[in-house]
Amino acid sequence: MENTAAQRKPRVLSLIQPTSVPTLGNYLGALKNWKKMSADNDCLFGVADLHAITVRQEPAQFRKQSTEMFALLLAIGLDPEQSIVFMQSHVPQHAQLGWLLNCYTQFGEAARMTQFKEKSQKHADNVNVGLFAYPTLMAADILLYQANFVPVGADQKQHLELTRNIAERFNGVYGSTFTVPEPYIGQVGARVMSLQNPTQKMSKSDPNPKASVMLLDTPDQIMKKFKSAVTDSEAVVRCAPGKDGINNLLAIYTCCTGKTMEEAEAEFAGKGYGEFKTAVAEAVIEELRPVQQSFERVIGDKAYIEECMKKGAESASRLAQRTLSKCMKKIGFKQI
Ligand code: ATP
Ligand code: LTN
Repeated sequence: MENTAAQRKPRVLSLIQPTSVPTLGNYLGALKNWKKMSADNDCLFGVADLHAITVRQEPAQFRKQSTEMFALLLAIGLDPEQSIVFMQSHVPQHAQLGWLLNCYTQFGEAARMTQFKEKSQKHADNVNVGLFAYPTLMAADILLYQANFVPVGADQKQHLELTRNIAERFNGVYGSTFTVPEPYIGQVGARVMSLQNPTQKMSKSDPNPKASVMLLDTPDQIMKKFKSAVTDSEAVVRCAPGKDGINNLLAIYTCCTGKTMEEAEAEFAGKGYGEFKTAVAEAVIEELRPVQQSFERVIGDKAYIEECMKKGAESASRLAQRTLSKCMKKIGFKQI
């Protein structure tokens, strides 16, 4: 991990909230890319538990979900010997830098964030200051580690742009302090849509259980969800504007099988939606099977999980402290 500048691989960082079991959208749009990128980059991957409390969490459930999300990161094949895998709240520098960055972010900038507007509507009874400051904590996550690339789904692009603006502004005032990160948005799977309302993204927190395939759903549940997916009345399997439901199923199918859109369309030419939906469900079941098997193994080994958490926290904290100290010194905090 401690390479010299000449050999240093690009640093990649991303986090995921433990708000529930991840969806197929989280997997195809984010997690699957994490695994791919971990081979050739210097990576940090984490569970954004501090972000999760911007929405009210039940304590026992929250603890369980955070642990499960961490275990899932191991289950998708992230190797804690190769990458730093950590829990955000185990590294206090995130909250510390988050506060500092709040003071370098304008109210108007944060107020423009689409996710803030959407979530304040969705949780109108709890529009807390943390929800408003969500993007500055996310900026802290990224800037603490001098990340070059941040793999996320398309929905997080605006937060990345804000992070870049904050970093450039800070560097402009105090001289080079933070690496300005680039978003890395995978081509396929960038935006998996809801199975019930294909104009909206598939989301973990969707209250309609039929809308999202969860990573730990059984084959039976997956099949049922795809069979009840919303389509259209044309009855032709082709990718075209306005066919949101079919476009989404085709995108999922190509992403899981590695086939091109043309190959998929040719495969289902003259076939009905029923047959197509079954094939998509089967492809998803096969895609998720190894992850599910591996999760069962990891979640049964609490000692291993804790050992990995400790190791991740130590390595992440060491890197994070360097940036935090540098940043505080530049602002003019008295050092002791
Ligand atoms: P919530 O419903 O709690 O807001 P979410 O499902 O949007 O959660 P996040 O934890 O916010 O998930 O996101 C984790 C990662 O998954 C991010 O990189 C995000 O861009 C990506 N992601 C989320 N939803 C999708 C989707 N439908 N398609 C592709 N990628 C997605
Ligand atoms: N907001 C992100 C989760 C997240 C994140 C990060 C992603 C928190 N901190 C840092 C990339 C880098 C989301 O996906 N909703």
